[in-house]
Amino acid sequence: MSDGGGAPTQAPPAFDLAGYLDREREAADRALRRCLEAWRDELPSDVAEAARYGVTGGGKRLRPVLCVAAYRSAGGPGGAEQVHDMAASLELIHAYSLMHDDLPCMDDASLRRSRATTHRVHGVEVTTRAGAALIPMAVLTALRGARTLGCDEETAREVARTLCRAAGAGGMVGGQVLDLLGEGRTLEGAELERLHGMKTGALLTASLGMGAQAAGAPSRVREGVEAYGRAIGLAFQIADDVLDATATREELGKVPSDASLEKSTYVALHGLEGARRKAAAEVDRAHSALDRAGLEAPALRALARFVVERRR
Ligand code: GRG
Repeated sequence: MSDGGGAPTQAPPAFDLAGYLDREREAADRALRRCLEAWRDELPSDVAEAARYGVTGGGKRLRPVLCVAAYRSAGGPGGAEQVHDMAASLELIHAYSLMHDDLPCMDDASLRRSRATTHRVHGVEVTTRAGAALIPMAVLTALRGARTLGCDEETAREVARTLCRAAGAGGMVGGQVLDLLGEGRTLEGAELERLHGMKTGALLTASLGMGAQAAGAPSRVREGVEAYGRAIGLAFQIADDVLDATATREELGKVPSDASLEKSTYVALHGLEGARRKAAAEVDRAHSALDRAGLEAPALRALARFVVERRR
């Protein structure tokens, strides 16, 4: 490649997303296993087994991967094991939400990540308790993880607070309530955006925010990665709706359920092509947020594309 002025310039090497994801997911899985092992004796054995089943059953590990990518992009110096230990807290919250979401009183799902849902194996009562046990485990994992990373006490508490806010009534739980209330009713664009911004976007955005906070990033960088998080959160949900409408049960590893639960979706609102265009526009917005924050962040840029190109 040449800049037209004489000296040839090198194209930057393409980012190896597949290799990066493999490595980071394995590191995330190792951190989760360390965490479950450390907590095992604190829980009744049936609850510990159900928690292990719900947490370790595969999954993209997107939230911890994003958290670690944000930490690195913001210049965080901590060791890989320590960053992943802190980031595991996000996956614990995510796992609990899936375990409870699949229960008969909510989505009543029998299949998740290509295998039986936790309550189908461990029973409704034990799964309900195991999901609940994961919440304080996650908060303490974030707090202790940030301390181990070398954060001062105020920062460590702020990291844990970010996780709590995203998981609570103003975030994921509140979004789930809006979702349950919206079943069988057509939601318009702004309502749908609020619901998913809380239900899915809040935890994804917190993943980025916690990474930047733990790295001690200046507010411009933290705001930049959080704006990126809001954009990919929306892109993620639109892609989810597209997949629910187009992918098979085998590809998804779960039973597509939007139509049977009469959920409002971006596909219903904009059509398939319109939804795909909207998701691509959110990826552009995510990249612009990184530009404005002065972050090159090749991993975050590739992850934004992955969010809409994934097949499950
Ligand atoms: C008591 C109202 C109330 C709520 C309890 C159940 C619950 C909390 C919240 C549900 C939140 C929920 C299910 C959000 C959906 C998140 C989502 C898009 C899941 C799929 O995420 P992926 O694709 O899954 O990252 P993997 O399997 O890759 O981890």
